[in-house]
Order: sequence, then structure tokens, then C-alpha cells
Amino acid sequence: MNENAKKVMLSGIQPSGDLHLGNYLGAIRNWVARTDEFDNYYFMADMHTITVRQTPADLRRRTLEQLAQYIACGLDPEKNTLFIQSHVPEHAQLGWVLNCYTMFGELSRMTQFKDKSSKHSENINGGLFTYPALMAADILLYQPDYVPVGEDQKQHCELTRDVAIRFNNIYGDVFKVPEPFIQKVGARIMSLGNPSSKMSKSDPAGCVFLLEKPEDILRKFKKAVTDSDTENCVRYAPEEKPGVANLMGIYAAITGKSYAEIETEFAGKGYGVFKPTVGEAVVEMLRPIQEETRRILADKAYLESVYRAGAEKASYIASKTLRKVYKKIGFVAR
Ligand code: ATP
Ligand code: LTN
Repeated sequence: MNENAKKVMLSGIQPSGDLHLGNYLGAIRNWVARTDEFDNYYFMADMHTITVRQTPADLRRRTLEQLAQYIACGLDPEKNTLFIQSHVPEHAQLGWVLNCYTMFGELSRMTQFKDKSSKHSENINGGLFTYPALMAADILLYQPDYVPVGEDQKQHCELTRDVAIRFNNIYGDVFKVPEPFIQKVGARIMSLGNPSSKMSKSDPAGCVFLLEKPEDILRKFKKAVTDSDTENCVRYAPEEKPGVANLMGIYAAITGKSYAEIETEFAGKGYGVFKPTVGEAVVEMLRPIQEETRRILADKAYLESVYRAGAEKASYIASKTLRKVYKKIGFVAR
């Protein structure tokens, strides 16, 4: 296929903690699956991460570890532009412009803002509030067709569309209006300890990290909450048995089996067999990713070459869009 005819995919993850199973099944795995079909841009959203206070050395380490994990998960840097958000200043520049086209009322409705401001009530800063305008800039700079994310980012993607449409209505067709791309299976992995909230790095007990030791992963699955009744039967009933449904969702996402097939596989076996089997499937899926991450992290020069080349390619595209925007809004060209 002609390179220019390919549709564009773009997404990012904040290096605010270690990557986990939700990030992998909800987002990264879908990026990898479509590498050849699209022109791809994936980045470490370090500028978003400082909306919550970070320890500088940890942020630096996690950003590089995240890049190594992207590659270890199967994102080939030759076929995907992998970069660090703060290396491409156009994100901040377009972010400011889009702040002026994003409404206070819209920002006030964002559930991520409400969640994070209640979790970090001592630091409800302006960046946390205006974050969706920066996210819109991250996206619109690259004129993508699709933004592959987990379910929780749908609201931000919709706001991005609204901002793009608002801008285009004033200035003509400047931005492509992108679609969120949300996979059905794996779109919302729930906490193993509390199946009513999503798996998240801020709840380490219910969260399985990609680089976690196999014995710790197995222990977490053995302790996973199933249901409060004593039925002890693997049956897909998300309302009644959200914990079981979540484990079935994880198992389905890994094995490709349907819920009916999983029910048959575990008929008469109970949770005592089901939970460790799901845990083993996760461990086996992660084993090669863990080995590859360790190998890549040991090669700092290689990592550096990847993010440098990524920033260069990203900047080239991003600067074209920014120039067009500056011209449309009336800034004098330098
Ligand atoms: P936080 O703990 O700060 O809320 P997070 O763990 O949700 O962060 P993000 O950086 O916000 O991680 O998310 C990165 C990507 O992973 C996004 O596309 C998001 O939709 C997806 N994702 C995150 N958690 C899950 C989950 N539990 N299930 C499916 N997808 C998820
Ligand atoms: N908001 C996302 C991370 C993110 C992102 C993006 C995702 C920042 N910029 C652009 C897709 C496209 C999050 O918190 N998970």
C-alpha cells in the first residue's frame, strides 16, 4: 500500500505509574495489532503526568521504561513513530491555542477531572482542569483518523471532536475530526480487588503490572474478588457477578475464547480452578514481554536512538499543522 494512503492512528499513555494489564489489553495490544494497516504515532504523555505532583527521577525512569515496554509489547519503532510528548514543543503550543477554543463548562463535565480532583484535593491545579485541551492538541496535530483508547478516554475524545469541529467552523477545514477506537474485549478491565472500579495504577492491590513477578501475579489472581454468593460457578453475569465477569473478560481477551466457551471449559470446576488458570494465562502472556523489556532497557543507546528519531518525525508532522493553525488565527509568521 502507498504510505500516504494509510489512515493515521495516534494514542498516548501517561508515565504516571508502571504499565498494567488494563493499559495493555485496553490500549497497547490494539495498537500492535494494527501496526501494518495504519501510519502510527504513540507517545509517552509526560506533560499530562505533571498535572499530579511527581518525583522527577521517577518520572524520567518511568518514561524510558514505558518506551521499552511499548517496544517489548510489539510496537516496532521502524513501523510506529514512538516519541516523548515533551520533545515535541508543538503540543504545548497548540495546547494553548485550543485552551482558547475549549469552554469552561465542557471542562467542568470531564469525569477524569472530577475523579482526580477528589483524589488530589490538595493540588487541584489549572493543568488538571485544562488537560483535555492539551489532549486535543496531542491528537489534532497529527490529523489522525482513529484514536485507540480504553473506554475511560471516550469523553476526552468526544471533546476533542467538538473542539475540532468548532475550530473548523470558524476557520475552514484545518483539523481532521478523529474517531475514538474502542475495542469491545478488554476496553474496561476492572480492579481484581474491587470489580466496581477500573484497574488502575493508583490501586496497586487490584492491579497487575506488566513487569510484576509471576508469583505476585498468581497471588493476586488467587485472591481476586469473585462474587458474594456461594454459587462457585463460572457464569457470565456482569450485574450479578462483576468479579467473575471481569476475570472472564481477561481470559477471553487473552485466549480469544467466547464467554460460552469459557463457561463450558470451567463447568463444574469452580473458582478454585478458574482463578489460577486465568492467572497462569496472564503470566504466560507477559513472560516474553518482561524478558524483552529487560533486554531493551539494558541498551540505553538504542532507546535514545528510538526516541530521537521519533521526535524528529513527530515534529515534522506537528509543525505543519501548527503553522497552518497560526496562520488561520492571525499570528504573524516569523
Ligand atoms: P490512572 O490510574 O492515573 O487513572 P490509568 O492506569 O487509567 O491511569 P492511563 O494512562 O490513564 O492509565 O491510560 C492509558 C490507556 O490505557 C488509555 O487508553 C486508557 O483508556 C487505557 N486504560 C487504562 N486503564 C484501563 C482499564 N482498566 N481497562 C482498559 N483500558 C484501560
Ligand atoms: N488522557 C489519556 C492519555 C492521553 C492520550 C492523549 C490518549 C494524553 N494525550 C492523546 C490518546 C490521545 C489518559 O489519561 N489515559
